[in-house]
Amino acid sequence: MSKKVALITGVTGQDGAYLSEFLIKKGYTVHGIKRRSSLFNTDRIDHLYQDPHDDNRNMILHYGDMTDSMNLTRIIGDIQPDEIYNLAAMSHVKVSFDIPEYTANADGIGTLRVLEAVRLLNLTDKTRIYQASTSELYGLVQEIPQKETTPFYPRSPYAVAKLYAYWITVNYREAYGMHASNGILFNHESPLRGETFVTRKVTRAVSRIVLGLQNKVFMGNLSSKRDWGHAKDYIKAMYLILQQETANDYVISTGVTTTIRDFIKMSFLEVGVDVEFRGVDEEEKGFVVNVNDEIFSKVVGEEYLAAFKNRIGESVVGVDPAYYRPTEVELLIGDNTKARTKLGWEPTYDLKALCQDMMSHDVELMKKEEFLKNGGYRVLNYFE
Ligand code: NAP
Ligand code: G4F
Repeated sequence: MSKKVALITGVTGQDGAYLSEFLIKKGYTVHGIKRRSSLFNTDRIDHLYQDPHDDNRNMILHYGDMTDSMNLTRIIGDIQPDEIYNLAAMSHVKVSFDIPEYTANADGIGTLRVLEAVRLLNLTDKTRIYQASTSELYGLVQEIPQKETTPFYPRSPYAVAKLYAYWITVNYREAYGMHASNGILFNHESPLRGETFVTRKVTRAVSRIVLGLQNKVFMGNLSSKRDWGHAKDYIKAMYLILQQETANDYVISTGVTTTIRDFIKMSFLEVGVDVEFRGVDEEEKGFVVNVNDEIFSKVVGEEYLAAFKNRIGESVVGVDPAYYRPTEVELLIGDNTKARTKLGWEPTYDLKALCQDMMSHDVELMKKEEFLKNGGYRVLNYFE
């Protein structure tokens, strides 16, 4: 039997990296589209890289961009993929308010370009398409919890662009009989998560604070709630969606929601530090109230304990309204019944296990020499 061929747009991103590894292990040949960049942008997939001179490569990268239809059509025509995972997107909600037109082009029309390429190349019967839809579609939520039938109410240029992508995927399925499905994925995180999304910003900052490399961290809205799962679980759902006989749309979530504030407390607790929040709105601050010597020494290192204990009573978290969004999504919580019953999918990580995975990774990362010397740490200059 010949190997299945998958094409992943957004292969250099968090999900693209986990999905590539997963599909290669399943015996696929994986083609990925990466953008040209003046610096290397393949950190997350470098371990999967194979020399182009190797005859039996199972991971092949192509330069491309979601805003270039000819490029996408050529790549899809050359590869003739069995499955396309359309993961590429300008995926940061706050940034989409700064670059709304680009976001619409890449995230909205980009999806149309992929669908139309498959149609024009007469691959409709061969190629199955997964569209990376999002819980941001629910925005100002019309129902709690959110499920496949909950009406959408997008609250950002990102979510509006993804709304177009969602419906054009449904339309191509209905109009041309294409096997095109939406995964409506709720927030999913991991040690590979981009540094400016809230969980990773927190786990990096907490790691640096306990190591004495950073004084405090400034956040935006601490009260919004997210349904967070682990990206490793969520890419399996993408795969399962494309293995179904008929195309369909699925909510992928854990069904548990947590405030940003509680995620911060949870991250500090992973290293034995008890943080208490006092004050309201812009005046809210997180103070160190206790340190568990045993946990701190085990996870961070005994040599950092005395210095950090001097910080008991000090604030380590503040609020800067520059991180607020013009319109916020206050609450997301998904009902994953359809995915459980029809796909047989269920999450294996709860939030504690996810937080533990990210914290242990980031403490070790920040301890590396280049981070200790500060040279390897990129300060987050922008209000993302
Ligand atoms: P991510 O880490 O931000 O990765 C996005 C990927 O898209 C990167 O490989 C990026 O390339 C690429 N990309 C961006 N603009 C592009 C363009 N114009 N042309 C080609 N490639 C482009 O995102 P993720 O967390 O893996 O998410 C994957 C997909 O799922 C995205 O579509 C996102 O919107 C959606 N989603 C994510 C979540 C979540 O919680 N993670 C939830 C629901 C839906 P560079 O590496 O060069 O930047
Ligand atoms: O981590 P976030 O930036 O993720 P957001 O906006 O929920 O979007 C992510 O999940 C979506 C799925 O629902 C994806 F479609 C999308 O591509 C992306 O992956 O922010 C989460 C929450 C927001 O309410 C935000 O206002 O955290 C709040 N927040 C508070 N302080 C912050 C900060 N977010 C960021 N990025 N930075 C902060 O300092």
